[in-house]
Amino acid sequence: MKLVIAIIQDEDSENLIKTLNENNFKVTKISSTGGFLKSGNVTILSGIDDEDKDKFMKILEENSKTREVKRTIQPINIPGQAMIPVPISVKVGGATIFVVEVFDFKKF
Ligand code: 2BA
Repeated sequence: MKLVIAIIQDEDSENLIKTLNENNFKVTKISSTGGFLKSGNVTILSGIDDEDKDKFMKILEENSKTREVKRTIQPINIPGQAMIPVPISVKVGGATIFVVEVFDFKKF
C-alpha cells in the first residue's frame, strides 16, 4: 500500500476529488498554504493499493493544470532603503506529489 500526498491548486480540487471518488479512491482533503506565495492550496491524502498507482497518477495529471500566478511580494528590509513591493509572476502546479510506502494500515 502507498500513501499519496499531493499538493494541488484550489481551483482543481473539486474536479480532481470528484474524479478520484468516481474511480473508487478515498481522499482526505486538507486546506494548506504554500510557503512561498503564502496563498491557499489543497493537500490531498490518499491510501492506495500498489497496483492502482499508475491509474491514480494519470487522474492527477489530467486534472491539475499549470497556471501563471501574479503576486506582489515585499522585498527584504534593508535599513535606509525604501520598501517597494515587487511584482512577480510564477508558474504554479499542476501537482506536487509525494508517494510514500505504507508499513501499516488499520481502520477501526
Ligand atoms: P508555494 O510554496 O507557494 O510555491 C508556489 C510556486 O512558487 C511554486 O510552484 C514555484 O513555481 C514557485 N516557488 C516556490 N518556491 C520558490 C523559490 N524559493 N524561488 C522561486 N520560486 C519559488 P510549485 O512548485 O508548483 O509548488 C506549488 C506548491 O506546492 C507550493 O506552494 C508548496 O505549497 C508545494 N510544494 C512544492 N514543492 C514542495 C516540496 N518540495 N515540499 C513541500 N511542498 C512543496
